[in-house]
Amino acid sequence: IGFIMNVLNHETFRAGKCDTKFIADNPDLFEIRSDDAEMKILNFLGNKFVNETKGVKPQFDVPVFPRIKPEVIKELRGTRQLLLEEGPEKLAKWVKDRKELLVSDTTMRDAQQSLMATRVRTIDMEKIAPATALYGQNLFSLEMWGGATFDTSYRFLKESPWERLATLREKIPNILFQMLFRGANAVGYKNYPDNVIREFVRESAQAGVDVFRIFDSLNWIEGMEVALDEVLKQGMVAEPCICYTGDILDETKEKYNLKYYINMAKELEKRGAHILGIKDMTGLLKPMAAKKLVENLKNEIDIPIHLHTHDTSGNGGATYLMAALAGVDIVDAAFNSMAGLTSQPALNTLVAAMENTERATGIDLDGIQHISNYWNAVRPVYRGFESGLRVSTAEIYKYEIPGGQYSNLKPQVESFGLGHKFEEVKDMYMTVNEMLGDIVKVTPSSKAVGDMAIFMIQNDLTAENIYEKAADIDFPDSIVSYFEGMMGQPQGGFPEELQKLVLKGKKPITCRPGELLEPEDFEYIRKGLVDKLDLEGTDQEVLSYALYPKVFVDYVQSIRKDGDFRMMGSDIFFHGLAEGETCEIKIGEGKILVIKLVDVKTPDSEGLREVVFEVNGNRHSIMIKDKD
Ligand code: 3PY
Ligand code: ZN
Repeated sequence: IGFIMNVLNHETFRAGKCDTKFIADNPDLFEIRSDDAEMKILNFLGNKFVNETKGVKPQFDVPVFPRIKPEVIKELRGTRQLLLEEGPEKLAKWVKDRKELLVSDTTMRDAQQSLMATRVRTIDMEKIAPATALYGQNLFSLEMWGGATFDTSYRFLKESPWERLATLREKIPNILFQMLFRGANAVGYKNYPDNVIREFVRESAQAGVDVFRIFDSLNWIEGMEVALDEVLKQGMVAEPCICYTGDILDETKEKYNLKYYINMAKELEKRGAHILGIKDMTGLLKPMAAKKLVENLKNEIDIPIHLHTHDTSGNGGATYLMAALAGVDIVDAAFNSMAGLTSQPALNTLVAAMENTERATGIDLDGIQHISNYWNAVRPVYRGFESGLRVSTAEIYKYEIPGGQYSNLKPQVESFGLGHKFEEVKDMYMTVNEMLGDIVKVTPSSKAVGDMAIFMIQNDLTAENIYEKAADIDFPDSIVSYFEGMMGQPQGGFPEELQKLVLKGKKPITCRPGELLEPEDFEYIRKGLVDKLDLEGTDQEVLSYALYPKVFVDYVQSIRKDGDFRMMGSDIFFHGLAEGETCEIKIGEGKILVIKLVDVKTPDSEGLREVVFEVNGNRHSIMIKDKD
């Protein structure tokens, strides 16, 4: 029966493509003993049941996705062809000459980062990739890489971000791929040596990233300098940003006023930007402020403007409408089922709003409905990672907490046992911002503010008593790093008294941290990866190690020891199998396992539980230690 099941489950057989050589060509059909990969999957499933879910699994709909033929995809021509054929300057000119409102979709990066703690797996993206290529063919770009997606892929999903990029690139050859690049922090939370930044840009460009949205968490242009220069060298699209904070409509506020943003935009244009990004990471740009900002920028700079916001306040759609009327060139949105609240404004809705106007987007509304429907069915699997935020809030204008951080702050505060003091932490976030001199708050500066706010509440510190009470306390690493100048220089400088208190005699730097950091020795890393981890030592592996040494090594070891579950469906990966449930898991080219969880026995005297499976028709039991 094992042999027959192997035949029935073989991809070639299932596709109806076997010929007389089918059996001779596939000796693995006779392998009816479970191999290593199979054992690892059974262990994973057994463990999930016994030690995590206890067999409780919600019912999930199977997400439906349109099947698009590869021949159709191959014929598609979009913004990516324009870039490859004409180069970034001509692409920017083309953007500027459009009367349509251009749209970028952020579903696979910022939307899922801001709604579901960046947990969306490659398998869920690749299924909808062909339909995205077809129905999204008039999109300007897909933001699908960078930000937090790089480390969370390795850290939590145990999959390679590079492999994600390659997989999607192959399936979506026609739309520009865009990444979020945290200036001197690349896709991390600290400054890296300049050669790491340059190599990472080069490798990302080669691997398929076209548009680099670069920002600095304090709007310090020097912090973006190296990344920007390297993107220009690589001939890719440079989209450095102004991070929007404060409120330009409030005439009493002098620090982040219209002039401040215009000066910064002009400087970025001078330094070679192809497109100006307005990164409203918190959703503070009110509709009338968007009109004012875009109108004025349009008069002052010649490059196109790409606006990014979050819909936490519920005003995102209105902000885009005003920006569109003021002549913004591109806006960021997410397919409806992945939009709203801490995510971007809704894309399908925006397309509908602009129809039959001068700025109609040209995007196929019926087509993209399929994509939204797909994500709607995928989303419940990730429900456990959502924040529970149900309604939009005007409080965001007061607290200035960025989208991703806002949805994450509550669990973070709870993890310190301060859940009952959440409101106080939010107020303290505001206080800390003032104490730091009213700074731009976005990764990693926003993390420093959040860490400090929690720290103050934990230690009963206030803006007043901190100067006498905190002399002997160790401040959070992020706040020390901020005051050391390792995140760059804030507008208006550091508040000196607090800086002295935190640094305890250490001298802060005023230059670019990258100037002081020793260049990374890539060949040394490569040798270590080859000798100690038995890896090939590819540039991608070397860079991953340079950025996240521990996370990368843990990933490699986990794949080897526990197994590679990249191809496992996400409902199984996160929720396992319920008793009696059957699933199919691809474990290699042409090999699919059909696994049924038959029974889970009660623990024996040593706490071991027998978990009984049927694998391709063969009964198979394993023993799993019940850790309860
Ligand atoms: C990131 O840096 O990941 C962000 O999304 C900042 O807005
Ligand atoms: Zn964002």
